[in-house]
Amino acid sequence: NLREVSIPISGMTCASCAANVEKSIKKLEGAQDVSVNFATEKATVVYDANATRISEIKQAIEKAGYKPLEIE
Ligand code: 9UX
Repeated sequence: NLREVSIPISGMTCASCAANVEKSIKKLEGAQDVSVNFATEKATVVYDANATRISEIKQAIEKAGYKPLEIE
């Protein structure tokens, strides 16, 4: 059960920040494809809904030191 979500993030001030977020999300069990775009300030994540959930993805973003925003 793969789903894709795009989560806006605030607090990324250089391109390496995006790499930090990416690394943190990729550690999640159910993360299949993760790409964080510094320019658009969004994380696009393909995840297995049986293994993880949006709240966990948001926690991974926070753990890396950034702020996930509400999905529009
Ligand atoms: Mo760049 Mo981001 O020097 O936490 S990695 S600001």
